[in-house]
Amino acid sequence: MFKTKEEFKYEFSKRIIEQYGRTVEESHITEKMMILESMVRDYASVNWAMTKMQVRNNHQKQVHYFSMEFLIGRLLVNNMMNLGIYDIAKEGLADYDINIHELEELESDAGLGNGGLGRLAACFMDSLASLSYPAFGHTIRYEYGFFEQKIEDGYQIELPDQWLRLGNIWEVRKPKHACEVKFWGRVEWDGQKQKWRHVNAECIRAVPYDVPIVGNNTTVTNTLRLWKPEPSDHFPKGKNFRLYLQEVNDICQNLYPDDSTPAGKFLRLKQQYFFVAAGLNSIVRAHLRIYPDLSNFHEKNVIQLNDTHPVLVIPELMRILIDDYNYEWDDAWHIVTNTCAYTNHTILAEALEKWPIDMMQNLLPRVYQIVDEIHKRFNGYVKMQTNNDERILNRVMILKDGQVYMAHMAIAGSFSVNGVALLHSNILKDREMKDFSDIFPGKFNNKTNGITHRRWLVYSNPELTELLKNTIGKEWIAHPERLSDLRRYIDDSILQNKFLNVKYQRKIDLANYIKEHNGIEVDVNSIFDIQVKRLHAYKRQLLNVMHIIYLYQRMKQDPSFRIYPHTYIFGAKAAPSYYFAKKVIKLINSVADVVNNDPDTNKYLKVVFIANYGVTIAEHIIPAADVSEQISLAGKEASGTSNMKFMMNGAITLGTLDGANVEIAERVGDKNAVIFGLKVDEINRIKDSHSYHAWDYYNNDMRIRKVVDSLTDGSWGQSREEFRLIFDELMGHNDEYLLLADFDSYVKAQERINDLYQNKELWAHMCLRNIAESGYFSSDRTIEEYVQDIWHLERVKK
Ligand code: NBG
Repeated sequence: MFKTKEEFKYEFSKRIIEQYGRTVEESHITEKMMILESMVRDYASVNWAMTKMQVRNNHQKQVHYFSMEFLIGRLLVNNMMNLGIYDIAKEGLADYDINIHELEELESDAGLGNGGLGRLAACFMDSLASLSYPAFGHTIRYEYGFFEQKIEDGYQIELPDQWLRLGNIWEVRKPKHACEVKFWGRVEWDGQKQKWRHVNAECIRAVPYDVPIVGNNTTVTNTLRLWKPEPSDHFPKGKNFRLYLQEVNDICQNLYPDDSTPAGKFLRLKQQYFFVAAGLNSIVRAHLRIYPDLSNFHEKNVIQLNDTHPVLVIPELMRILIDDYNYEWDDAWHIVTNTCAYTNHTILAEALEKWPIDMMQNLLPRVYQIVDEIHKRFNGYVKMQTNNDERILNRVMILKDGQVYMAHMAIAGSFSVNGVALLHSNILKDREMKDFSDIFPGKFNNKTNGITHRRWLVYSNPELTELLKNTIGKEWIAHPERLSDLRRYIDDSILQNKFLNVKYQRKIDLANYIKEHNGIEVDVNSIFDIQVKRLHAYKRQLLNVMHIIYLYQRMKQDPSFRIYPHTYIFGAKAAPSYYFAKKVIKLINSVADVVNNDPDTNKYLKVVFIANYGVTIAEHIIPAADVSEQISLAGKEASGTSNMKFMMNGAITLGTLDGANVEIAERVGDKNAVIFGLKVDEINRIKDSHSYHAWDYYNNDMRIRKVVDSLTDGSWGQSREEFRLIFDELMGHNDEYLLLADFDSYVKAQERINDLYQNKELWAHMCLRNIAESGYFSSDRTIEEYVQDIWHLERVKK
């Protein structure tokens, strides 16, 4: 492998000639990019092979992270940086007159996920490898990622995300590890063998595509296994082949197929079982290559279930143990419940999956039989634990109202259940899943989320990284908690100025991006106030827009009222069938059109919607933020992780006491975060007593009335009906997420930001304090906690 620039150049030109039959100068830029990627991949493969061998030879326990989503983003820079070969490559390419950044920009984002849950999985994979722990990720090799968002006339348009357009150099197809996954058919009792048989099943072949996960400053390289469906050799007799092929391909077409129809629901269940069954099959086979049987399976493997999507692992592993390896039920259950651990990522009812029983019974007849048996035995256990309390039993059952409650099965079949921030874990334990935590007191625990500081600070904000290195050295890169070394310097005015200058540079970068993509000039000296995340009612982007409307109306009405210049920046994708969310996007864009073009106010107020928010765009946006909007209704956002990325890049949190905001505020102290809004217990009281009336707020607060009226009086250049849906949500459905109740306190919080920002010294002090306290939110810390409390892994031994 190349060690010097010269060796790199030699290898690079040799590969271009071999592959494309041309010189470096003659080759196309995409060819250059792909050759560079292949060199990095091959560079990593030596370590990759070695890691596998070490883990196998040392009989080490591994964690298998099962997730429907891995939002890994681009890998080229990340891998080169983690391998420590970035500078060699950059300089070598420069000798050929190639700007490495131009190659970087050609890589597509692996958008195999839609939001925080998928990005968390990607951060975890990075930390696991970088901390040298043996780990595997399992998911589906989606042909198209989460849709590409365009904005036309203010509306969201969804286009297919063709992330595989140029191929995916990182993956390696491994047909030798392929297996068959069975759907449909029926079960039959085999009297001779005394066991159930799954007959007339339709088989689909699962083929793994492995992607190396390169650790930083270690030789450990783990695997992300993407499962792809292909037609099986055991093609179902009498079936139309074209139809069958279509069914096979459908499984990996899209992340989250539209599940508003029964066909879409079936497809989603099929996806879940597909990767669960394939993943388990490969783990079991790997285990049996080393050990004689599966009785120590749980000592060598731990499976983390990322939300309810992969929970079929529980009955499927039971099935394998009982049907394929002749274990008795109790022995199998012992192995399963000591292998599986479950992470809950939300308490929103619509996201806790339930599958109609008949659907599961038809699609997965044998697995369903096992689910039914788990249900019966779990009922027996619950009755014993609760002295036959029927009310508790009714609340915790796995099968009820004709549905399979996946979260209930997850808790019953796992040895650990964790939430993703302190507040969220407590809500699970004390409220949402209280019955379960009474039945299994030791199972519930908290693991506050984290983000990889490598991608989200070191690589995406080299300017700030340089400043930190010059101030406190570089120990914090390997030990992010050492960012606390910065505490001593936060009042150093030279450092403060340097920090403000770094921020300014990053704001220029983002302003250029906005100019290029939105055609809007923004004032780099204005406050960059940013809310980027999936669009959802509970996240309350609408509250943010309502405040902007209020500011605009007030400035129009009162020429003596002027704010410090603000640029409000949004980025958010709305689920294609989520009409309310799409209307909010339209509203943001309509308000932007009016406000940005009004010469009375546009020196003070600009609104920008950045299309197609995703990992790569986030890497530009987050370092440029002054203010991080984290304004969900308290109790609804399980954790949030952009809040941590913003903090680490020196932005001030403007947030409610929700999710990880609580822990951020606690760490930086009251003075260094701007907190507002109702707290969880206040909200519970309001909700439990049904005492909330949106119309009271409308009638009693002129500001609210004017803002709400503007939705239906044509103020935003549209027909009066355009935003009726939003009006109805607030006033017709009594404002489920209490925007009007939090409005006044939000306005005041914004006023505080407005004042604080004008004191540059104080502001820089606050930002630096945030950076100094952000080490805790590195996913390295989170992973260490999972390792200590749940996974019990050892670092890969040489
Ligand atoms: C999301 C939560 C976020 C949290 C991420 C990662 C789901 C189901 N949940 O608050 O909404 O940060 O998970 O834990 O996507």
